[in-house]
Amino acid sequence: MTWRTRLRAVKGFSKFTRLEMTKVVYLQTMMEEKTSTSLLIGWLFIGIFSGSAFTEVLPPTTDFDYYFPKKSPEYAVFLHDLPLEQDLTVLTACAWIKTNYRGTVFSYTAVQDDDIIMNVTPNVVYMWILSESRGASVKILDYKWHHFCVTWQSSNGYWKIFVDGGYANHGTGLKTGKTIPKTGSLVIGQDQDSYAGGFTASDAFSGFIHNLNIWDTRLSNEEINELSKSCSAGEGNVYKWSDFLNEAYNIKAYVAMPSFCT
Ligand SMILES: [Ca+2]
Repeated sequence: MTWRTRLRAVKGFSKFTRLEMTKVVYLQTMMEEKTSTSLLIGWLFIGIFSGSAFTEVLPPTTDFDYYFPKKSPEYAVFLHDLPLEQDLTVLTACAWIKTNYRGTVFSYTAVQDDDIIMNVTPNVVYMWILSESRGASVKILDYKWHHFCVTWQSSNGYWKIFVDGGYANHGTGLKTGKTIPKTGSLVIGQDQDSYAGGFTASDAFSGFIHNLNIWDTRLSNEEINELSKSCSAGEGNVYKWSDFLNEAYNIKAYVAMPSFCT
């Protein structure tokens, strides 16, 4: 299947008007991408969109990945706020990632610049809550799909990091009694050092991100273990994966559709 055929195969894409197409800054195949996965050719398309042009015509789907071709401040996916009635006091965030490099899966910035972050380094994966981090010593930068989850609750500062369905580290006393403001900026693939900006290549993500979900509850070990068994499992009640395509106001990343996650 050629990329054009695949593009048309996505229901609704044929509705792209000439006007909408003019908003598309960039649309091409991954022909130049040097990768061992030959399927990339004719499979991916690059979407660097103004946001609405893309999402107005695309039906809700979770069968996609964001792909960040290199560590660079230029790639990111932007959303506003956490769509909640109240500020966040309990959190679970999970994502599938595939990367060779240290980088930021997502960052959420409200009053401070590191209010929620999930990031990975060669020997440790990290969660950040209100500028304070906790890590787990796990090596997952092997360019294979890994399931990475974090949980936190304000009442006792209990936190837990899960990798591939098992818990990798946990503790208490992380920002006990604090809340994370619901108004802020969520960015996939970059660490924000200012609202929706302050990106650096060193903190940027490179590789694939799939099925990022955010809950305002703490999922159990068993629930997280179940999520780790399937790339498509789970649906966040704060943000679900399809929201990161349909609610994003700016998408500067490749969109791989269908997802490569297996
Ligand atoms: Ca930061």
